[in-house]
Amino acid sequence: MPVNTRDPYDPTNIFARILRGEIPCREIYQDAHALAFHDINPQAPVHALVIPRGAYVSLADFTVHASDAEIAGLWRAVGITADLLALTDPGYRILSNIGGHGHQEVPHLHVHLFGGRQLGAMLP
Ligand code: DGP
Repeated sequence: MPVNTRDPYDPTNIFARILRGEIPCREIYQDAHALAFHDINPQAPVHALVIPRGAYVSLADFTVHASDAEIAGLWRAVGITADLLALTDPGYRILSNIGGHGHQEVPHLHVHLFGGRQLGAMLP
């Protein structure tokens, strides 16, 4: 069962500041629900991040508390971003780190997109 308590959200986190326009980013796509931009420390030839506009700490928080429109909007933005970056064919990887064991560093939900080369097997 999902928990119903909200994770405390820190509005000073770096992605909140990017959403407010206080810090620049290399934008790829944006709409009413999401913003996509290049990762500052790329781990693949293409490494993008897609974030919801809403104040959600992680996917755990988002899936319980976001509206259906926000959830659909985030995943649509992931697909659009992959298409804009020409990742869809031959393929790419998405990943979202959640919490301490997931090694999440920025406490605003983000989906990583990796591509631009043959990726290795997925290892924890
Ligand atoms: P994670 O470990 O999943 O929380 O990954 C956070 C990612 O965010 C990491 O790959 C580096 C990226 N990142 C951190 N600060 C900034 C920033 O100021 N701008 C951009 N574009 N990316 C950032």
